[in-house]
Amino acid sequence: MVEFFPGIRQIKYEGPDSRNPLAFKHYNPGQKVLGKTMAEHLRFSVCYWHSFKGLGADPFGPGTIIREYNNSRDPMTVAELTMRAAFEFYTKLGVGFWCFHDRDIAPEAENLAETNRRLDEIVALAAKLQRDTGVRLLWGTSNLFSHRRFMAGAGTNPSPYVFAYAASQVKKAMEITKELGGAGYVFWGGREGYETLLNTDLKRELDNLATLLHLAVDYKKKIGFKGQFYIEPKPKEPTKHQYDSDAAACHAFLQKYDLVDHFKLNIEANHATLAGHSFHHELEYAAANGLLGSIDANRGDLLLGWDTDQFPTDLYDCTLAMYTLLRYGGFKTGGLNFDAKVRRQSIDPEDLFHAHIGGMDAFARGLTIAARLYKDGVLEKFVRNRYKAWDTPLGRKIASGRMSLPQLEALTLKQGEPKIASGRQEMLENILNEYIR
Ligand code: XUL
Ligand code: CO
Repeated sequence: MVEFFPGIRQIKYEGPDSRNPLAFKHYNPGQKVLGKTMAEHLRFSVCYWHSFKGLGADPFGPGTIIREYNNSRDPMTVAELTMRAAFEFYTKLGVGFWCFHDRDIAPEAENLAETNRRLDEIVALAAKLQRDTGVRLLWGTSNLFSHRRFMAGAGTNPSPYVFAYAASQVKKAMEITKELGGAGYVFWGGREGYETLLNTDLKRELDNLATLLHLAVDYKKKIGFKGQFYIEPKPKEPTKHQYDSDAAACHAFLQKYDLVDHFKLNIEANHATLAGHSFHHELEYAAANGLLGSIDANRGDLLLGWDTDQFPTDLYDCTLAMYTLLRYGGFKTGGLNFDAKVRRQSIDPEDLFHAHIGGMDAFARGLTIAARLYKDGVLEKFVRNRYKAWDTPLGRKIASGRMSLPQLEALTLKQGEPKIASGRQEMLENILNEYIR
């Protein structure tokens, strides 16, 4: 059988003292942390689009990366070889999951029927490779943003025929995700937004987007797809304003349209920072509202204002993400999907390994640091103490709205100036630094 990553053997855990760049220093899949293995906590997934279809193109030039599985002129041969290369990579890296868009795995044909036939052919191969390797599908999704028909959106398009096309694509992508045993299905609103309000009926677009999601919920029930639906927030790019701009905007949308029980959020680190939030904020907001489902792990660049989708290496980010996850009970259906791409100059197949190994080690360290923080309870104790007056009979009475404004006024007149306490931010930052080692 052809090897696409020759010379690279199974990536192993060698411990923190290893100097082998093609080994894990911290990710030890079977190691128990707070009662679960690292693999169970982290549920790593490789994304198909950046890792196997992305070849380093940017707005200033085409791809720089040449891959052997791309050599054939026949697009279906390329699709087949790419799928084989992907499973070789997943297996050598030792990840449990993968993710794809419909158009990543099979090229679009002249018409929808032929496109779907191509998908069926490739899905049969993916199903076989999943059985052979034990690698599972974290989530599937449909690409409703690359083709020119979607230039003005999919569910939010001014044309009902484009809406119908998008709906047909969602239908098929859900079917194949089910066939591959996917644990979830993502809706990222690729072009669900606007470039200018001068040509946009904002209310109609939001209503129609909700209709598309309701149709998907109905179809999910009909075909018995048990995976979790997610919405992935992103504030801009490609459009100037995307309707799913951040976790709070998605939450409001889902509540308004009575969809909130059917969806969770897939929080992406670089989307959070584009929205002017920290990754930690978006995770905490989602978790606090019962919406934290899955994570697209990556990072941006402080000096670049776009979605650079770099591999995660920041220990603070990874620690705080894992700290939120641990406090809220960890992943159920979701996982850590590397929605990240190697840089344009990282042209060798082994660069894909370095990138993923680094991301996995960073999150493994984040997990162990967060587990110590969580176990010791230092931050939690501080927070609990900071709000403890709300747990007194008076605090509870006020919080439950059983004291009117005049009663609160009477209380204040009697008590006089309230005592205030330090937030101790610097002390807490120092404590966090003590744990990050
Ligand atoms: C785009 C992005 C997508 C989604 C899936 O920024 O993150 O790849 O994750 O459509
Ligand atoms: Co993403």
